[in-house]
Amino acid sequence: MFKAKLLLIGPSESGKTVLANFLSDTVETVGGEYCPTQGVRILEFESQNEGGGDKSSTCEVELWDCAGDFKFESCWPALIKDSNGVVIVFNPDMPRHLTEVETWYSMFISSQGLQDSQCLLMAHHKPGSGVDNGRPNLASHLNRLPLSHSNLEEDPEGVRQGFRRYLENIVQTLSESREREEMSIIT
Ligand SMILES: Nc1nc2c(ncn2[C@@H]2O[C@H](COP(=O)(O)OP(=O)(O)O)[C@@H](O)[C@H]2O)c(=O)[nH]1
Ligand SMILES: [Mg+2]
Repeated sequence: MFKAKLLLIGPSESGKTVLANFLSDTVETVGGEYCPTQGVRILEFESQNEGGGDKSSTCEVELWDCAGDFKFESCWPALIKDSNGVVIVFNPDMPRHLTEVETWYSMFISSQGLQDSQCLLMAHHKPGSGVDNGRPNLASHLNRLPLSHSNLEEDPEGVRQGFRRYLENIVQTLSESREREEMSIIT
């Protein structure tokens, strides 16, 4: 069984906490006022990969629902340490978010040399927002990264599937690095 530490980052109010609760099946009183996450909140759950029900296809996920406010910048090194993947959540209708994604990318992804497949851009559509499911107009170097649209009202299963597919990439990377480690012990 693999264990993955995944970070959910991105601009404030983009929907990170809502998505984290949804993906981990955490029930929280909804419909209340917006409550910005302070620092970080860690959710733990197991995810079954699509392939089958055997042990190896289960992954233990530590989902770090991080604060979007830059005032928590001093916590970032602790968040980044030993993380296996990064999901950037943003609202594709907001030009400010599109530019902010670049900052998150350089702070959390290129700085620690994660592979593209360990990252996911999550274009989150809140209720009543646009339904454009095309590729948002992001900086060109971000076009290599996998992108998934999420709309919890219209296609919650699609959101779960998109996340599971991403998790399969993560498990793949973990298994490759475990193999490399084992080889280096033997040789
Ligand atoms: N109903 C609904 N509300 C959402 C959704 N995504 C975000 N929101 C609302 O948008 C606000 C910001 O979401 P939140 O997840 O706290 O943003 P964060 O700052 O990125 O963690 C909250 O008031 C949420 O209730 C969604 O998919 N459905
Ligand atoms: Mg939050």
